[in-house]
Amino acid sequence: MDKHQWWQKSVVYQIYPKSFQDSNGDGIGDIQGIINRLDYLKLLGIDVIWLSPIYESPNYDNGYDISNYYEIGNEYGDMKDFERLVKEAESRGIKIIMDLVLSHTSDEHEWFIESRKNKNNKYREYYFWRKGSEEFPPNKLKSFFGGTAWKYDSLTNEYYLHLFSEKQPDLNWNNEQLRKELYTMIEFWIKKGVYGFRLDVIELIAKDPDNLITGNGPKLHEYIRELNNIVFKNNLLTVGETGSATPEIAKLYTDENRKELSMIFHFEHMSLDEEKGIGKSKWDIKELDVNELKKILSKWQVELNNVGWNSLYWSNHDQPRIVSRWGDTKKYHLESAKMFAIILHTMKGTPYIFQGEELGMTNRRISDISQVKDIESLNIYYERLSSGYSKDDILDSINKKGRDNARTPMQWDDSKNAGFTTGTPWLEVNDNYKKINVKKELKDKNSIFYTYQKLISIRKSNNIVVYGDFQDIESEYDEIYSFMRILDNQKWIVIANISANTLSHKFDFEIKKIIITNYKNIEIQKDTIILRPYEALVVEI
Ligand code: ISL
Ligand code: CA
Repeated sequence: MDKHQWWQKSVVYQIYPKSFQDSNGDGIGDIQGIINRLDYLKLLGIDVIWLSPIYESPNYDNGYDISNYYEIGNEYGDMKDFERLVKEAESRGIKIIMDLVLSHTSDEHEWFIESRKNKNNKYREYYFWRKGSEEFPPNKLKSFFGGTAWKYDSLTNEYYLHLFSEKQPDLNWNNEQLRKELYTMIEFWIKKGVYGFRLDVIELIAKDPDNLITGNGPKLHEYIRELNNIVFKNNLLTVGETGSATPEIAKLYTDENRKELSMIFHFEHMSLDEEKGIGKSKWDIKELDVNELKKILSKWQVELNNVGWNSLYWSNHDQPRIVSRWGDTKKYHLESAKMFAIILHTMKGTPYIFQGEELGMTNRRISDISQVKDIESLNIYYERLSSGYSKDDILDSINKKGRDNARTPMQWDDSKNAGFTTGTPWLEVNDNYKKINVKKELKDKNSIFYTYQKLISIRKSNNIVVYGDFQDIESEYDEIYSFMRILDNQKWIVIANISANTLSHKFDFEIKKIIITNYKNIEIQKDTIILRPYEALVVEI
């Protein structure tokens, strides 16, 4: 890296607006609610807020189905509220980045309404319309949300492509006019003062459905460079969601000489608890193999050390809560939540915190499908029921991997509805809110919140965290993850026990300083560090 970028030093906090803070009692989080909580975020120390979509939307996929890119959804407020948010955030040194959904729109978007009307419509080519027969769709492409990716429309007797729900028709980026309209729209938001974008399923924009190509189409990088050249040129934070990226692909996106994106979200660590094979999906769950996790994390660190830049994340609005997933929600809740934080924030890259992660928020448990709101979980439930799975079996998968786990309302205090709303929350609050909430965390100096706060402040005053090289350190035990960060003459070592066992770790260095730990002290016997359950520490040597 020859030039240092502001987003390399930053920590990003993802807000899922619908579930963050309701300010008017309708049970839905809103922009005013976010403004009311900016001081909390300032206290945490984050630099950037990534807002999941707040555009006008019929909300079949909670805003990832946009019907008007230029308007704020009524449930969230209006443009004045948004402008105030940008200003209020800025006055606290916080930048806003928006979610951009460029691969599809809602079927209620004006372009699609027009496009449907007839084959000669000006907007017809903004989407993918293909011939099929009454019984058979154009080809075998599948939707990520289950079933075929083609929907028959009797109006013109053709099918349209939807890689997500049928309420999310896919945009055809081969159409130059469409691309231009999208760029104009992006410029509109840049003028509003946003500092960047998270690009939803960006790897799908160059799809070629006739050849069964969805991700990584031949023109993908050409389109991204065009985006960069025409709209991103300034010094924005752009992070692409790229579920199938390998480090080789990541370099194409993030090598700064190629002028594409700042960084991407890869999914390699997120798929480690999925069974692989034909017919298997995220719902077919296997135990995490810690060795595999270590290998993946280190691989990305080493591969992008000199070319490109990593994003670092354990959770988002599509993933289960990390403590429930790979940590411990009972005896070692505190230790395991802090351990994951310490690993993530001391690797090289830009860390992302998903709302509530800094409190150690957990998955919720449901016992009936009526408690589910997410379209993906609902689809899989009915799909699997009709193919013979038992109810319990499916609910078990949804409890482990369903997206609503991350979307339950933010837990602010121990009052009714966790202080999220005075009305009825759109999605039930996790019933552990009396134990896990912001108010309680702030009172306890030993809380998970303060570990996050400390990690962020360590990053601010130590360039080694941001720019230091990464080097893997061998450990005797599979469950111990250890690595070194090196900048000039400075060396830091991170050691983490990703298990509930007590383990020992031999070392041959002199500890100069303890940077952070998740226990009160470090236990050393001669040349061995005793690592208690989920213990993690960072030392300068
Ligand atoms: O959630 C997932 C795990 O099953 C993914 O397949 C997810 O659908 C994929 O990562 C794309 O996610 C993004 O685009 C979707 C939207 O539903 C997600 O919330 C968004 O993050 C469609 O816009
Ligand atoms: Ca509201």
